[in-house]
Amino acid sequence: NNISIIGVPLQYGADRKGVDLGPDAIRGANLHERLKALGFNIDDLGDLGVQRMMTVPQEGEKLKHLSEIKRVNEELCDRVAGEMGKGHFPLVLGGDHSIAIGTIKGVLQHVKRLGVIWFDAHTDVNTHETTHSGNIHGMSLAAVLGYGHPDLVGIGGAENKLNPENVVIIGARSIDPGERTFLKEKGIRVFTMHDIDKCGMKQVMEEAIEIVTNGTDGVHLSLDLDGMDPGVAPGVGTPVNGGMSYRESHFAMEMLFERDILVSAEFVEVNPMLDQHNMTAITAVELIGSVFGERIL
Ligand code: DIR
Ligand code: MN
Ligand code: MN
Ligand code: MN
Repeated sequence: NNISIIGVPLQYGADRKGVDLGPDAIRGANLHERLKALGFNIDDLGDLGVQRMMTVPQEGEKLKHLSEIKRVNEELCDRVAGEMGKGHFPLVLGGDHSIAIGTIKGVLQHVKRLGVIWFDAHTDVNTHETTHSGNIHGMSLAAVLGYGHPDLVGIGGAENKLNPENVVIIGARSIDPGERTFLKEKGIRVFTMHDIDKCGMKQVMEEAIEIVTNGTDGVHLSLDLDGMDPGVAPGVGTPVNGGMSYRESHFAMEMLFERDILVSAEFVEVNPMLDQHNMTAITAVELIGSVFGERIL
């Protein structure tokens, strides 16, 4: 019953400044109190060290800030693996979504056959070949599947990677042309907003859970707050209209708790500088509460 909290104040994978303030914004929304009330022991390891002085991307450098992102993710990978080795549940707070590489690679050191649920408006399966932005937060899922720049794929060992048959994306509504091809080629199941509209979150989650648990030994939740509708989660760098509602998101988290399948989780892209009254971090902590067993009644 131990949760290890790891903050990763990384903003180099995204364009909008301020996502490095995410971990403190989430802690400031009473994360510890909420988890303690559910009976958990909390080990807050604080934040990983991130170079403060922003390196300027070199002219012609396609992936922005690659070396610092690689360094931080390698450290995160080790830290996550270490906490899992103690039998703790790693709860990683972002930071931009490039940190999913370090988190997932760390979990993979202990759970070789890992399923992943990726909540996001985007699908984050660009590579150095398809990216139009050069932002590594749009490449993290491809990297942990074993595709993309060798410096990213190599974090935590290139041989440690996800099986595309055990990965689902939920809430997508902004997919780049190169990503469409990738998703189709690798056979990754994407539940778009259209699917959620059509079938409802209950059916989507039932199908998703079937996919991520089929032949795996655990499931990781990677939750990008921009998967939610900007009306409830406005403090994100790349908001996209028409996202998951407050209740749809909570219902999904409640189903994950009921099924008891998660071994690790991360909440990313909270940017309090783009927010009002820390609303997005508060929403994140409420979702975390549901993931760990809060009940309405
Ligand atoms: C876009 C945006 N697909 C890119 N990705 C974002 O830059 O590759 N992911 N915002 O969360
Ligand atoms: Mn302990
Ligand atoms: Mn993302
Ligand atoms: Mn996103």
